[in-house]
Amino acid sequence: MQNIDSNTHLRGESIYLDDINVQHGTLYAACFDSAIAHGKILSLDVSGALQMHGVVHVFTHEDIVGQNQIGGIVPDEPLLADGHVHFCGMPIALVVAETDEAARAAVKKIKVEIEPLEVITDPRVAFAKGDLIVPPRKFNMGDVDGAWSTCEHIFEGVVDTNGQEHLYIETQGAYTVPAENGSIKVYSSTQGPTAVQRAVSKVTGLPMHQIEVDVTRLGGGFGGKEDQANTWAALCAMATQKLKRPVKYSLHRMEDMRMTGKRHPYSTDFKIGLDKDLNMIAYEASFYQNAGAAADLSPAILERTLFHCTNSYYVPNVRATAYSCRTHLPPNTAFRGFGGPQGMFVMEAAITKAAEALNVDASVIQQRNLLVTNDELPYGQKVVSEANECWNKADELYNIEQVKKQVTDFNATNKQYKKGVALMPICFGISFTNTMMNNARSLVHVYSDGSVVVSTGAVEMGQGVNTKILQVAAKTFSIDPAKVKVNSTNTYRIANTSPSAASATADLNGKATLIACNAILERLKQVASNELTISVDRIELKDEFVFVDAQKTETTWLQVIAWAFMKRVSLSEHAHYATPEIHYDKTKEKGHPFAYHVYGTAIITTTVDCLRGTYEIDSVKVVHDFGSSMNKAIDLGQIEGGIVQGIGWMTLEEIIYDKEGKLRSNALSTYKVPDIYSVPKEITIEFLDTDKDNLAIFKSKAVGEPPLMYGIGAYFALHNAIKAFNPNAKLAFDAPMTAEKLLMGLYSK
Ligand code: LUZ
Ligand code: MOS
Repeated sequence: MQNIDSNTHLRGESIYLDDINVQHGTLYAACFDSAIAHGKILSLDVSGALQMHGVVHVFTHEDIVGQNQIGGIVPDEPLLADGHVHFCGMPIALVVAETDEAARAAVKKIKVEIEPLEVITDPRVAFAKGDLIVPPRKFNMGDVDGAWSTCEHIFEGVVDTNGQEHLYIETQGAYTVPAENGSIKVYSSTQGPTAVQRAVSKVTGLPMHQIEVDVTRLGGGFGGKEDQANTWAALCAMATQKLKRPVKYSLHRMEDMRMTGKRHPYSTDFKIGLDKDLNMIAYEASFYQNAGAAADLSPAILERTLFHCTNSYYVPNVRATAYSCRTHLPPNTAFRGFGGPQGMFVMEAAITKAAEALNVDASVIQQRNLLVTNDELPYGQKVVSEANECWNKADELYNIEQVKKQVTDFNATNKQYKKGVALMPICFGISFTNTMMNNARSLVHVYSDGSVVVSTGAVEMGQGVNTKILQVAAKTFSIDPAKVKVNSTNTYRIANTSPSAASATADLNGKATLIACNAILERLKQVASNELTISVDRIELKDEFVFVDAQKTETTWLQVIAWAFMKRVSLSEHAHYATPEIHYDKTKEKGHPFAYHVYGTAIITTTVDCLRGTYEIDSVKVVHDFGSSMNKAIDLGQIEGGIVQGIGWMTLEEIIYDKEGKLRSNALSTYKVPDIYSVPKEITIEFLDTDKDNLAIFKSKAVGEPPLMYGIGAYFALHNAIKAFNPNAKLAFDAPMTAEKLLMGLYSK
């Protein structure tokens, strides 16, 4: 089954926000945003903008009819600045004009006087001042304090990871159109249509039933549009409400980079204890999350850091504490992995530190401590593990010792070039950590000509979820996939949706679709049974024919549909799915939050030019736990993309805010992402096919986020290459490993 969007993508015919034909009378919006990270607004003068040709209105917080508030978890984020600014890029005013160009030209005429206040960009400084977004979270298992005395080896350290720009190819944007009786239709490039609906409702003061949100597809989201698409939709809707005209805002790349939040940087202290056999006995970590100026999704991201702080390993005694620290950066937000990668990186750094001090290969510690089935994670969930299965199959297929030997041999005979290798096992929990969000709905209609349309809460953002949902319907009805269409995601068809996030979209919406299709199928079988006067248990619908006692008959799918229609039997179904078995008690920080975990092992090798500090990733060889993949092409695509995005985070991509809180890496000339020259020369992905029962759709495990974490191995492969060149190198654990940092590391003493 190929991706149903391939042909229209290739021909440039797929409809994104900016491809929607605008209505006559459409206006264009542009933000005037703060150039100061923290300060008090003394005066704001928009008169210069109002005098510009084509300008219709300039909105400030005073124009907002409802609430000036878009905070999702914590109500701490004004849509438009009111009295104070809290980050560079914070919207202060919105110009609305007859053309895009006029709006942006007028923005330049707005004058603001801001009295600067102290700017904090470092989460540890914010922590020292007690400026936390939410109270700290603490995970506890075993007896950490008691365990240290039983450890043979104890190591401590500090670890930093930087943020990451989402760089969805399609920038943020929205288009709002007035409808009858003051209702508003919102086209949005969002992962969360309901989140947009709520934000627009709050800002306009209109009830949710007057807000229709429609999403065809996204040109990438990666978490950046889980919550932060709300801003542009709310701004446009505010303007449509007042002006009663359609309003469009499609951000330019530099506006998007400067005004939106990114992956959270973290700074972390760790302490790890091992026994003489290199079993991990105790682990302690304090995570300082750089939340930015408002909560956004930071509290949820903070908890996923804790859920993944021991990665793929069993540690009996764990104490992990996480602090969400308020700084004056744009509010940081969801990004593929959602805090998990930040937690896992620290564990890998701790293992690396221990391995170097003990003069063993890190892979020895990694392998010895891999999770086995029924091991308990710090939050109380016992796992069904595939960690050893993936590791062992990787060893069988790729011969880990031989890969290491090739690297050692190469290094023994080369001076300028050094290779490094690292292993990266992963374990990622599938489900929203917030249990209540794990639900979805599907609306399935079978038309009288036998064709089918499916609507769900899933948002297609390039990950292929619509193809998978189409497969669910086609397979359940046993009809030609060409007979099925997946509709746009629309809040009038499907209500109260969770965002397409947490790698769970195909599972949740696929299962709801399965339930809906099965309900219709049961009715169709009953209809066939009545018409053919054959008991229903002897009837099957297969390949668009009725089968009786497993024998094909002349009666077609279309005939059964026609009978059902004539007999006034419903050919539609709306179904609800809520993940079973999951629960979590935040007061105890224990429970069973995940439907299942996804595992895998990657071997990453790299070559460093020790004269120049440049490097290449030679290969990434993976064994990944797919369960039983329902679409191998799509799943492989997700894994390749995830690996490259993870390597980008760990190596090239460097977000730089200066001390004033201004983004310096604010364009693609200063922010490097992986390109065709920097992707690994070889990516090999092998399937760990298992047929075990799990809560995935058709046992096909989620693939969205887990593979990003393989990229962490690239950092440690580079680290090891530096050590091969200079065994006494003084290396901090400070990602990303840019060429500059690597060069300094090579010659450090
Ligand atoms: N979004 C969210 C997520 O709201 N909750 C989650 O647990 C999550 N996990 C991964 C990615 N997005
Ligand atoms: Mo995401 S980080 O699954 O929106």
